[in-house]
Order: sequence, then structure tokens, then C-alpha cells
Amino acid sequence: MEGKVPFLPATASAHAGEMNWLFAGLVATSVFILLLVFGLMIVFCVRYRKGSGADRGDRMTKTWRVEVAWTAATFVLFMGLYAWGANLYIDLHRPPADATDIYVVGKQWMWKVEHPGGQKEIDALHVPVGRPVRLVLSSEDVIHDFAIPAFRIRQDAVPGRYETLWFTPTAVGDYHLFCAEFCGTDHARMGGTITVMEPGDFQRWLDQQGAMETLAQEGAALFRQYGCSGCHGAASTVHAPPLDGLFGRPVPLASGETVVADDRYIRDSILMPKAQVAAGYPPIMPSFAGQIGEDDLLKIVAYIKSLGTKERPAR
Ligand code: HEC
Ligand SMILES: [Cu+2]
Repeated sequence: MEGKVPFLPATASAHAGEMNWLFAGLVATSVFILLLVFGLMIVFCVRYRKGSGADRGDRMTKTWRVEVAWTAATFVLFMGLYAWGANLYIDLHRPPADATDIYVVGKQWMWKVEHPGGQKEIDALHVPVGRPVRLVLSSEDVIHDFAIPAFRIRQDAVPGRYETLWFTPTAVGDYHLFCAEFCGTDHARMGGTITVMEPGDFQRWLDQQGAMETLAQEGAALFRQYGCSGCHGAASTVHAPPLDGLFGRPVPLASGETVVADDRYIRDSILMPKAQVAAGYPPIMPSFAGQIGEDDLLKIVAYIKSLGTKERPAR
């Protein structure tokens, strides 16, 4: 179901069409069950009303066949809906490898957006049409929820962790952005606009934001400012793991487990270093919880990610 569907917001992302079908499927199933139950109730009410000439003798005995048949039929029907929805949900949380990362921080009461090139926006998000975008969401205070009805997506932004979701916009235009989790006095005003642009226009928009440091470059400065380089830098005498090429690599932990170093792992390593200690290293890294805000964390994580690729910030 693409294009304009009556009573629904615009259908403007690659998943939105299927979401419409799923919604239609749920409504159709509910309406069918509703009509069946109420239809039978009404029929019986009328047929067996007081004084009607309906035959009341010869009562039918219950048979297990009927019980099993309707139980199995509804079970299969609802499990089918569940599998359909779960499949879509899982897909929405598995971004393609070529998706662009955009960082979003929710706080009372605004959305702060940072593009990988360092461009910043507040209560606005510009994206190119037809390209997958992966959002990394976090919150500085309470739970918020990033919701774009035209894309049929919403995701809680939870303090203390990263949540991700992705979408591919399919139609150029402006769409509403909302906070969909009651988060305080000005919750109702915590919204904005998503602007979907042609890739060329988007590139021009990025360029117009002026020359600025990329997120990774800002992160590199913070990495020194917070003293990380004292232990992790090349010249350090402390026995700390080098962070080059860390992103995306499996990391053996002291506990014997192995985890993949993703955004979340790096973030947790900074805030809760004792929770997952890298194998072969002493657990001497101090926790930076409460000292580094979400904004700066994103930049440091972006910097550590950039160390995995060849294009290291030249500083
Ligand atoms: C006192 C020295 C020290 C400081 C300061 C320090 N670290 Fe660490 N860091 C370590 C050690 C030792 C480990 C390995 C043990 C562990 O996982 O806790 C580590 C582990 C890590 C890891 C996980 C690496 C892996 O291979 O799994 C990351 C990411 C990290 N540090 C980032 C940072 C950042 C960012 C900062 C600054 C905000 C910082 N560290 C400050 C010593 C330090
Ligand atoms: Cu909010």
C-alpha cells in the first residue's frame, strides 16, 4: 500500500507500505471477529427472545470437534499475525551495512541531531531520499521516544544506553517528528520536522552548514581532554588496549565471553569499565559516568569508530 491511504499519514519510507498492510490485516481480523461474535449474539437474541416460536427442545450436546476447530483456527490466525509483525520488527532493527549513522540525543525538551560530518540540528533532521539511515538514539535525562509517523517508526530513547533503528525515506517532503513518550511539562512541544531531500540537494545542504570539525575530529580532542590518551595513546606506559581497529571486532573478555565492539560496547566501556573487562588487561580504567555528557560521548565513540578505518582525522 503506497501513496496516500485515507486516515493514515503519508507513506514515506521503505517499510511503511508493509506496515500499512499489517495494520490493515490487524483491523480486518479484529473486525471479522467482532462481526462474528456480535452477529451470533444478535441472531440468538432475536431467535430465542421471550415468546418466540423457536424450537427449544432437543438440545445439542457439545462436541470436542467444534472446540478444537475454532481454537486451532484462531491460534493459527493470530500466530500468523504475530510472525508477520515480528518479522517486520526484526528487519527494522537490522540496518544494512551501508546505512549512514546519524546521532540523536533527546533531552527535556528537544531533539539534538548530529551528522557524521559534524553538522548539528535541533528539532529537525535532514536526510536524503532513497538512502538507508541508521539512527543511534540516546537520552540525557528521561525516556523519550523518537517517532516519525510517515515512516511508521518509533523508538524509545533510554537514558544510559544506545538504541538504534533505521529507515529508507522514499518520498521527498517535510514530515512530522514527535516525542511519543510523556516526558514532562513541555512534552507536547517536543517535536520537529524531518526534511527528505534529493541526494544532490542534501549534499548542498550539508555543505551550506559551513566548514566544521567532523564528529570524529571533535571526539579526538575530547579523547585528549578527558585523559583517555594518557592510557590508550601510543606513547602511554600504562598497559591499556590500543583502540585502533576496535570497532566491529570481536573482543575476548576476562570473563571468558567474547563480544563484538559496537557503539554500545564502546559506550559501556567508558561508563562502566568494570562490567566488561578486556581479557589480558588490568581493570584499572576509571568510570567516566556522570563526567561525560551524551553529546561528548557520541563524539568520542565516533572518534574510536574512525580509528577502525584508514581515514583517521589528521591531527
Ligand atoms: C587509567 C588508564 C585509563 C584511562 C584514563 C582510560 N582507559 Fe580505557 N581502558 C583502560 C584499560 C586498562 C582497559 C582494559 C581493561 C578494561 O576493559 O577495563 C581499557 C578499556 C577501554 C575500552 C575497551 C577496549 C577493548 O579493547 O575492549 C575502551 C573503548 C576504552 N577503554 C576507552 C576509553 C576512553 C574513551 C577513555 C577516556 C574517556 C578511557 N578509555 C580512559 C585504561 C584506561
Ligand atoms: Cu520527550
